[in-house]
Amino acid sequence: MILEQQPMTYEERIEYAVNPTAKRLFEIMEEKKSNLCFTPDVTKVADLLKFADEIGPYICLLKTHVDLLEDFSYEFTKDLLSIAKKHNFMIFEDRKFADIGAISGKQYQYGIYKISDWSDITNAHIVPGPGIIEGLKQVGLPKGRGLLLLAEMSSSGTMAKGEYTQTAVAYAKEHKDFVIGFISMGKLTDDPAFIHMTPGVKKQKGTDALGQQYKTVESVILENGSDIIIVGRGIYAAEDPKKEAADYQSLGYNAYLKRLASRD
Ligand code: S5P
Repeated sequence: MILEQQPMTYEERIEYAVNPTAKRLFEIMEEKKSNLCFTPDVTKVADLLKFADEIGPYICLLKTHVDLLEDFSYEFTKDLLSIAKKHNFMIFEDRKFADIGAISGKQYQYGIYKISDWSDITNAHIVPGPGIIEGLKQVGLPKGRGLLLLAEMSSSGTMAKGEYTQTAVAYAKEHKDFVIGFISMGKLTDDPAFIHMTPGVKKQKGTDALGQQYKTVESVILENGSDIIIVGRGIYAAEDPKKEAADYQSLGYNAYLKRLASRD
């Protein structure tokens, strides 16, 4: 984990970002005062759209797992995009590509989901080597999309650590036009262009029954220097998801402001 010497605002980082999706994300974070990414991991289109509309005002980014949807149709993506426009948030399909470049590129572009047509951001494992970035880039870059590399994971026993994590950072630096940042547990590089997003976040530390490990908002943003908190069950499984989303938004943003307060 690298803690920045002099924390920068989202606004100041816009000019460092090379990729248009990263620039827009920083703008939205600044405008909406939100570093919250919500991931409603539900299995019905109507539930996902309802959550997107209800929680939209509090978030900068909505993360999807479209392969969970039992009633997916391509029409759904149009409805999601119009809600994203209404509430000014971006979309991140958490596809976790992991094949050779040629196949990952096709999976991104074709099939039922046509992810590159509607998702601003997607992500990839670096297990196959840098060819996966090239393969996805050929499809995504002409459309102005951005890619996150899974440099670390939140689950216990993860193999994504040490040299593996450092390799992800090196690959990202070689592809700054397309790679906008990382899924990581905290800041991995001081380069202000890269956005660090951290899943496994709840109000209380803890675990689930299948290896997920939760950290608190403050520990992720303030102590570990991450930029965006990714929250799923903490919001969608709560009794009052809207209230929880508002809480996570202010917890996340206040932790960011506290980090900025350490500037000289
Ligand atoms: O290391 C990871 C990477 C991701 S993208 N750990 C994760 O949990 N995720 C995703 O974040 C996971 O796929 C899920 O959509 C979300 C965490 O959900 P929660 O309900 O545990 O907050």
